[in-house]
Amino acid sequence: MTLFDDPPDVLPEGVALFRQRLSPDAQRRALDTIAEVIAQAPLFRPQMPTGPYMINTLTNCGERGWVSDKRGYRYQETHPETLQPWPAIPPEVRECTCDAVREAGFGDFEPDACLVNVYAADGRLSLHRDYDEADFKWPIASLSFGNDADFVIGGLKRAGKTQTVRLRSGDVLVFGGPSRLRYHGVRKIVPGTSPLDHPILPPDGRINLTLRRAA
Ligand code: MD3
Ligand code: FE
Repeated sequence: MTLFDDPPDVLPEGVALFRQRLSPDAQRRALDTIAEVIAQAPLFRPQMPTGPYMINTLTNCGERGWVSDKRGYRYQETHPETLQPWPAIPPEVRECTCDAVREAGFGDFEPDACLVNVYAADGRLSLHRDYDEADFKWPIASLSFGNDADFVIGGLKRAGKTQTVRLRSGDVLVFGGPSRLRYHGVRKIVPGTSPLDHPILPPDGRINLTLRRAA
């Protein structure tokens, strides 16, 4: 009987959500590889050009990483504090992401940047667009780990209608085509919902990876 299942998510054109794409074992293995990334490239809290610090901490892997400071938002080839090159994107993370991107109909994805966003229990991400990348023909793909997050999808203008989608650990989300420049954000992390425990997950927190083509 399907009567009591969750209703399907109706998503805008260009958005593909692969629920439970990573098994709990695959999630654990992916976080093990991200633990090594964090050991090489420590988490930092970026300052926004307007002054305040971001709520979440982050780091990157890949040829380029996203950073922010008083000079602005940008991608750069080195960590802002250690000044070292970013570690490589772990091959298993890259492969499962590129498989989902292909299945979503966006062809061969060649990411050169992977942002690692670490949300504490009170983490959030205000409504924004990702437009620091050179060519918007490339989609962005995200992998979620830990507690559920209420993810908000808006329109192409900030004031547009929004819809909320609950992202769960193991979900893979692909954003491209006509949705690539939609506003989006994370309204809240839902306590007590993580199916997995891992040393790099903050208590009642969440980790999100976004793979991008920056240059
Ligand atoms: C829609 N991260 O890092 S992932 C970000 O859950 C970011 O941490 C959120 O937004 C998170 O910039 C959302 C899903 C996502 C990522 C990139 C997008 C959605 C997107 C780019 C364009 C439109
Ligand atoms: Fe974003």
